[in-house]
Amino acid sequence: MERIRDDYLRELLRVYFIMGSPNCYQASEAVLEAAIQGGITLFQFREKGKGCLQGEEKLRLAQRLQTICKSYNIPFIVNDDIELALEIDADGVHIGQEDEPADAVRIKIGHKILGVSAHNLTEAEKAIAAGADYLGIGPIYPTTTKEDAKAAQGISFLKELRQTGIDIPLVGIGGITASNASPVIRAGADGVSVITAISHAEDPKAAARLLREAVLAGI
Ligand code: FQP
Ligand code: MG
Repeated sequence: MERIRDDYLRELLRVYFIMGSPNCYQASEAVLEAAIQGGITLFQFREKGKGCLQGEEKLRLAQRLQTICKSYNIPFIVNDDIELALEIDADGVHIGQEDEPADAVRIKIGHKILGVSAHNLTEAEKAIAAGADYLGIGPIYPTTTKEDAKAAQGISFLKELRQTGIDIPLVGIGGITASNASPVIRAGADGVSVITAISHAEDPKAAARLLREAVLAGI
């Protein structure tokens, strides 16, 4: 299979939902299905943090969520765990600066989607050279989901990347909601990525729909 095309990937990044069981008040399957019905465009399985599943249980949850994604044609990305992604034949992986190096991951996963987190120009250029398909840029706004998150950077780094002429697909992450999503798009992101804006919403389907409307209004 050919490497994923940028214009298709930009569409997938519009409303990128990330979640694992520690992020959900209800069953993860129900939250994912509601989010899909509300209009998310891509899903990342991030089974991480307090109380997260491991081993066989993590694998089984991944498979159940992947089955739901497949039934709606939503590509399934795995956070951090390259072996899991290969085992279940996921559509891609997302790695950060503290994970396995991007060039090694690219070799392991072949043409699957490779997302890499970048916090500055050096990291961004290195990730692109290593074969990243898209970059995760953040935290844009303050977040409490990730205990080791860096300070919020606002939209300045997104703007800097675009002004530098970098045209790789970009997704903003960190503290994004329907109310503050449009500046992220206007700064040059192709989409926004959220965990709690959907997973902690009383109505995840309505939350996903509002987020989608806010993003599409900014494009
Ligand atoms: N951007 C994205 C995405 N997904 C992520 N998981 C991250 C950034 C954060 O390794 P990382 O990646 O810094 O932390 P963690 O593994 O704890 O998530 F672009 F996909 F939105
Ligand atoms: Mg990571």
